[in-house]
Amino acid sequence: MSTMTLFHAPLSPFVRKVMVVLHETGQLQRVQLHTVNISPVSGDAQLNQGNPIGKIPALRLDDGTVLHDSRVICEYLDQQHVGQPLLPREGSARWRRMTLASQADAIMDAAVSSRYESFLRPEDKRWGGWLEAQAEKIRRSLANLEQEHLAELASGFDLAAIGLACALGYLDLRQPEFGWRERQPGLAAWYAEVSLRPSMVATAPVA
Ligand SMILES: N[C@@H](CCC(=O)N[C@@H](CS)C(=O)NCC(=O)O)C(=O)O
Repeated sequence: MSTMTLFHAPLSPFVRKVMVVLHETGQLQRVQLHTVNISPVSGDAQLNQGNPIGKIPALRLDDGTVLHDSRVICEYLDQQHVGQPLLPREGSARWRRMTLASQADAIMDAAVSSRYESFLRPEDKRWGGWLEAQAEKIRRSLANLEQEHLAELASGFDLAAIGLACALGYLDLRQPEFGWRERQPGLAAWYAEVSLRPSMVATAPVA
């Protein structure tokens, strides 16, 4: 069996998504982790090889090919196992689920960019309006997921559901005061249930 290298950081929600997919599809043993400590202003030379944008996750295959970003890696891993696919392979359901998965990624993007704004950026350059706009994107997205897509999300722990679960886990880690559970009790109940899955428990971020 081939060994792949996953460029990894334990608190990244995008990395967690890949880790959950590895657990859910029984491919954990195929990957060795290479942990990096990066930010938008300090990279890692090895990570940048074949991945010039320098973000994590990146997956180096045993022939040296590097796959990025997390969506591509998750799709690749989903093509590599024999169980139930984590995205429909064709038809309108595929595009619907991919759009939901993309919405989950966008929540992560807004939350990660808020983290950089409030933690990494020098204090005198921080912009409250930026933070509020990111928070509003997240609130709007979560309200839409609860109102329009809850039943669909609850129908299977696929790439869209995995992405959303990792996004919510990251919000709890970085913005515990965000209060999404009060606004979205349906999502909160769904999340409480999926958080018990072994893949989620094994990958839970600890700050
Ligand atoms: N679209 C990318 C986003 C990945 C991302 O933003 N990763 C963050 C860590 S959570 C990162 O590498 N930040 C460093 C940087 O922006 O240079 C994906 O889905 O993999």
